[in-house]
Amino acid sequence: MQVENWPSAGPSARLYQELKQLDLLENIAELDVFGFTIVPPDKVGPPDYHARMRESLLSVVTERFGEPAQNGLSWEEANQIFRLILWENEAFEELLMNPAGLGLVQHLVGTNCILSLFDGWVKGPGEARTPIHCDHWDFSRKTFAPEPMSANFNYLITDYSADDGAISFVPGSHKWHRYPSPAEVKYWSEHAHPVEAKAGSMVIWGDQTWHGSFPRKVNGERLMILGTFSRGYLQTQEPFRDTVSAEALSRNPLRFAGLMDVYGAFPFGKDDVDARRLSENINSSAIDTAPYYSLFDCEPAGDKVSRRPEYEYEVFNKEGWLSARQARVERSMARNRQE
Ligand SMILES: O=C(O)CCC(=O)C(=O)O
Repeated sequence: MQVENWPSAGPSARLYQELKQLDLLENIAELDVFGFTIVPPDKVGPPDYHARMRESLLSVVTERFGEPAQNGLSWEEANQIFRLILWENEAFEELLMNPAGLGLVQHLVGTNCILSLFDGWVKGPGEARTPIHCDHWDFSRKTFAPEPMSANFNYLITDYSADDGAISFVPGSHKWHRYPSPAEVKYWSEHAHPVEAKAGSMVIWGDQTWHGSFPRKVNGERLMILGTFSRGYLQTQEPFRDTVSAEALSRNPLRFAGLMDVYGAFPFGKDDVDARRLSENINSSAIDTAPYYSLFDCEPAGDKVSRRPEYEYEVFNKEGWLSARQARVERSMARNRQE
């Protein structure tokens, strides 16, 4: 059928058309039917892109932990996440904005999702593995909403197979809308489907899909970069809003500022939302009035974006509040006149 920018479909119609341009419609189908998908390296980037990502992660590992030993046993019995690597190399910002990865993640958690985690992951030979789990961290509810609250990409720096210690999935489990029981964790640790994929692939899934990993049977390291994105009103797991620099905001496209949540409306102080920032129309998570940002937008945002101001939440500025209110009324009247 002819897909148009139907307003009733919101930004999904634009996103769908861009995912089609990237030849990723089958991946949408796999996400919807099986709860996970794998994007092959050539749809993620050219060979030199993958080489840069590999070098960048290896240099983080070396800087934090030292050069891995030649015998491939430095990480024996380890299944180790290393946190908050985003600011350690600009190549990671490029990976974050990767059209295939970001596009499929946005299919799962919305075009105004925010970045929650950006980590490296190393696993060495031995018995260490990730138990079967899902990433839906709201333990106050026994069952889940119909759609995910967060979504992940794993960008593979090394090849994955069961013997390499690959991530594994329970296909279709995202439709069960619940956590695995201890007996299910045990059963699926051996029966889950291992991902077989080349370095440079991206594995994507939503927070309801059960997954884990196999032990690594060969020497050397399994390496991967993890990005987690969540719906905009949730608390992030790492503090990107506080740690992003003005330079990083300005060298990246506008959508990057939305991922950093520097225009996010929460938390409110006595002055309510920052109406001036809201009117700048940057992706602002919880109250999203911004336009759709194309996956292909590479233009640096320059001085159109800025870090989140230091708000004085307990100070009430009556004049500022009244003028923001007046501006909102005028905007809404102008919108009504247009309709
Ligand atoms: O590869 C693994 O060990 C599991 C990955 C995982 O659980 C995750 O990225 O959330």
